[in-house]
Amino acid sequence: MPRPALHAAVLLLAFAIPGAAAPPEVTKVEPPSWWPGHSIDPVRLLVRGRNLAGAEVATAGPGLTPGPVTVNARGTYLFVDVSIDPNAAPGPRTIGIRTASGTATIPLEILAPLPRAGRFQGFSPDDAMYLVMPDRFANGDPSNDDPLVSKGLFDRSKARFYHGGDLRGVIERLPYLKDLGVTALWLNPWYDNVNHPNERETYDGKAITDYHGYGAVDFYAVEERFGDLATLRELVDRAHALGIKVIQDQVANHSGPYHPWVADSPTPTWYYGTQEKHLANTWQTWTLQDPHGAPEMQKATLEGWFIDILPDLNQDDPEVARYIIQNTLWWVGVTGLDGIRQDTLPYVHRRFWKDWMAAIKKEYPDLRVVGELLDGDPALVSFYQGGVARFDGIDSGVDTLFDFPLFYEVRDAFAKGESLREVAKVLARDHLYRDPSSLVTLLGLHDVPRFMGEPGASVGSLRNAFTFLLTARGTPLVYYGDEIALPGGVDPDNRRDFPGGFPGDPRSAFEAAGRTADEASVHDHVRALLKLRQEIGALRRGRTVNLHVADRTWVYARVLDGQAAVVGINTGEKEQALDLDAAPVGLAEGTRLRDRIGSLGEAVVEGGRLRLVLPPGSSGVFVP
Ligand SMILES: [Ca+2]
Ligand SMILES: [Ca+2]
Ligand SMILES: [Ca+2]
Repeated sequence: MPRPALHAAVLLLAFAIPGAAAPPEVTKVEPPSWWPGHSIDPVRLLVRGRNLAGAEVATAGPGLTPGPVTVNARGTYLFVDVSIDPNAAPGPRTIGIRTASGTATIPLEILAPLPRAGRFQGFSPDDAMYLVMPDRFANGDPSNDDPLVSKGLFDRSKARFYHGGDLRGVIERLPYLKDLGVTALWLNPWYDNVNHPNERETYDGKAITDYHGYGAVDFYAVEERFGDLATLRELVDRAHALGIKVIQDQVANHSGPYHPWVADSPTPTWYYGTQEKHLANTWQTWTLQDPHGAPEMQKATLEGWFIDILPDLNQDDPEVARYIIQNTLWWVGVTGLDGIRQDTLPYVHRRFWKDWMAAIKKEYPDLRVVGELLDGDPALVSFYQGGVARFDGIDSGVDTLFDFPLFYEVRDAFAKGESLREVAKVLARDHLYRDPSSLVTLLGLHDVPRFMGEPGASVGSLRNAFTFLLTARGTPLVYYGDEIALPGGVDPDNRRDFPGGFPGDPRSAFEAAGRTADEASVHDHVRALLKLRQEIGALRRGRTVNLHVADRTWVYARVLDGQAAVVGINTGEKEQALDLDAAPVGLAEGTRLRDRIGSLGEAVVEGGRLRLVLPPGSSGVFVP
């Protein structure tokens, strides 16, 4: 960014109209708080206001040492570095600024760092993740359903309006998640989104709302319909008390279309392009791992605006990069959360992820990040897993990714009844990954139709898909409602309200007594699988041994330190009696294994052969 030129512009403006400007005003400070002894010191404040041209620091509260000030050409944004004395006492401070026309103050709170024990924990294959869309899970506070500041966006009869779900609702349902066996909770973004209808993303000619959270207008505030920072902190603390980690959904690629930066940017290069003139994203993610591609080939994918609407942040502007990194660390530090799900990973230059990840690990070494790369090609997905520099010389540092390649084949095999062999073939590509065991595996999430929305899906096929998901390698993710076979097609139908989470719901699927027979059959199956997964380390961390793979039957073992669990799946219409070599699993002669999940009975090792019978449309987990 051409900072000297910016300075010159500010000076020119100040000299051109001496004394004519109104006094400076400060309207927003980002971040609003920071810590002494932090790995980022000084912290760089981005201050929004008016008449800031020519501002310089006049005073600083105890423990604060401000550096020089830069102001944008319009006098609406100011950057100032502030160093915090490692021994500074927590509490509110101010930094006084003055211009030729007056003075203003920048508030900054010095925070006491949260104790590390039980926080910033990361996640691993030992966890079972659960994704909640805050607007659609549970409404624990009807008073925020239609707030004055954003009135008119609440209508449960409209799929693209707010339905009233909130953080209080999530807090109230933590015991339900605990009972199900969830140990990590991912919430779709809680950033403050726009307070009026989104006229830029109309659907069928009608305005919609940003109920999904992906259109931030303030990266430092909690959406008022979901709650506030105090409620978010309470959620994290209460989740931790139940042994549930919290994962934040962050978006570094773009802001919402109504973010104040769009009309008035802190720097001239804050976004790639402007509202009037920018590239539209062309989604050509394959070019990003193409050793033969010229930079021009990748440009629209990295710098184009999503759906030609979402303003694409320019992480090559050092001020933007600094802003995003500090914003990430701020949310972690003020809440004590454990992991981050990073949206739209491939649409940002890999060089930025390297710096972003390094900053995270420097302050929070155990924190983990899962990146979203919504693609079925394991070669592309694996290219983004950190721990190794790729041909571009960049090690992204990103811990892990969603296993979308596996997801697509799981859907085909289990919901549509296609070949199980194709699922096994995806796992056969595991050698492409630095660490395949950490991949986040899934049957669905908010961006794809529900499993039950697939043609041919049934409660039985969903149960069998869960048997696979919760016994296969990876860190499994359950999308809210899938555990009760919630139906739903493409977005937004895949984001239906959880039955019982909202005032006036006729029944509650959060309670056993409120579940239909179909809901109970999937719920109880998932719960039993998650309990078994917790009990048997081999199901979480064991190596995978394929004993038999065919179109409709699959038998694999998970083996760890001499402990083994054998998973049998039959998606076909005929009973299958299988006779398999037991040696690769290390099972001793005479070992009897019992299905701990269903009613498939016993499997026995005789004459070095493992014999088991799989009824049609069944699955089981056989444990000695
Ligand atoms: Ca509410
Ligand atoms: Ca809002
Ligand atoms: Ca981008």
